[in-house]
Amino acid sequence: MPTRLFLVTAACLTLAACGILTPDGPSPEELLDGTIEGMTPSQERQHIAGDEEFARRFGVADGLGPIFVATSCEQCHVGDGKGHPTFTLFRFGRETASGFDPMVTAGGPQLQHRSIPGYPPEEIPAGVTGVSGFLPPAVSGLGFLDAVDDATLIALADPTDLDGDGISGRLQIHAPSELIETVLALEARGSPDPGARGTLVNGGYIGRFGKKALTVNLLHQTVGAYLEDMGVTSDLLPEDLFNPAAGSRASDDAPDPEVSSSTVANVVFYLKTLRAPSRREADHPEVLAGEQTFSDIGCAGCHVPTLTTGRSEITVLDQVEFHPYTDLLLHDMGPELDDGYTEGSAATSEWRTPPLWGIGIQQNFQGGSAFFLHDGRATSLREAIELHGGEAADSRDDFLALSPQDQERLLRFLRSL
Ligand code: HEC
Ligand code: HEC
Ligand SMILES: [Ca+2]
Ligand SMILES: [Ca+2]
Ligand SMILES: [Ca+2]
Repeated sequence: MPTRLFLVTAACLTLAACGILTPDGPSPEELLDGTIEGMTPSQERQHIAGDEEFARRFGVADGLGPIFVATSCEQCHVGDGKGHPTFTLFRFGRETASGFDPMVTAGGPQLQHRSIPGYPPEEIPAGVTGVSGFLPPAVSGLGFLDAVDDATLIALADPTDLDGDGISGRLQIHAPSELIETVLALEARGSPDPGARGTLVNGGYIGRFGKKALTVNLLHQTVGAYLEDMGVTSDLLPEDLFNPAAGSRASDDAPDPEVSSSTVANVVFYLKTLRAPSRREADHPEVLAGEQTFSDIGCAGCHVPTLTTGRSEITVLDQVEFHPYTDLLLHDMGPELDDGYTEGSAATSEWRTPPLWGIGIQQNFQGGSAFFLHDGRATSLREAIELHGGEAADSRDDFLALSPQDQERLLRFLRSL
């Protein structure tokens, strides 16, 4: 008993949000921010530096824009959780005889609908055949997903459904580009197993983050977010966005790059070292029954409960099991979720399985009501399940055929994540 008491006290000293120290605040299980354990003092300092940059609001003098969607990372990823639909961003393009065209010369694929004073914001151009809304996802626990080896994802993929379960996860594969090769090489640098990520598969690289797995790692995601979401240039993406409808390449007056490579590195480190969401009532008999059903009716075929990381220079992320409820693969979700928009090698109906960890508390970050699916179109867990089609149609039908009591147990399990 004394040992256990000691452990509880020690944990509280390192957790600023500890319920025992601040009895009136929300308990850690209700929050997402907070670090993984076991960081060295210098790692803690880098996390804090990244945290400050994540929260930093950009103004015109700092290089915001000239066109942008929001002014800080934190504005969209509130408290590291999912964003409110107010901060949904939009991407568009058009179907052509030779495939999907992201309409780059017309300002695509991402709409920057805000701009600095004296500069015109973008509008969706004529001729678009598909538009998707993207609700900001939570960023907690991403270091674990980042540390999964490519080999694990390659083994999970089953593009031709060889095992005959109706589920055929595919890897998102991106054609090589200078940016992709640079971000992979930079991230391999400090890794104890530099060959574990950045594998060439069918002549391209595996996409991992984003709802259609647009980016290959957290560095790729971060420099892309700075530029596309805030109009902020970096060493790796040093040219400002401009609005083609403005008729010139004129941009803001801030010298490029507008953030340094060390700022970017700190933000990436911050993302890697955010703890995974904690469970609530994980051992309740109703929750355990729901968890069994989740697996029995095939939800776990895509929302894979357990993954294992590869080698990592960060001890807590090194070769550990974790429970994200995703396979990071693309799945055909049927006409129900097809917006006619896509990225990379994905079909318009394909989406990357989102992690379900933290789903039971996401309303805490979305103003009290939860919004599910890529654009937040579902306002309840039940509605989110009902909108599953394509490869998930069997699993959805099995859910709808359950007794009301078994359905409620499964939902209670989801709320415990
Ligand atoms: C305008 C709102 C907005 C801003 C500002 C923004 N993000 Fe995001 N973020 C999103 C959306 C929407 C997505 C999903 C993008 C996609 O699916 O391709 C996303 C995805 C991500 C992901 C991938 C998460 C996952 O599970 O795949 C990371 C990491 C991330 N953002 C980090 C950042 C960082 C770092 C910044 C600041 C440099 C930032 N974001 C700024 C809206 C935003
Ligand atoms: C074939 C793969 C697949 C199967 C099977 C599957 N899902 Fe999903 N699930 C997805 C994908 C992909 C999305 C994201 C779709 C989107 O955003 O439009 C998703 C989204 C969700 C969401 C919303 C997540 C969020 O963050 O908004 C929930 C909840 C969910 N699934 C639960 C379930 C349950 C419960 C089952 C079993 C009845 C199930 N899923 C079966 C692939 C699957
Ligand atoms: Ca700028
Ligand atoms: Ca644009
Ligand atoms: Ca500039």
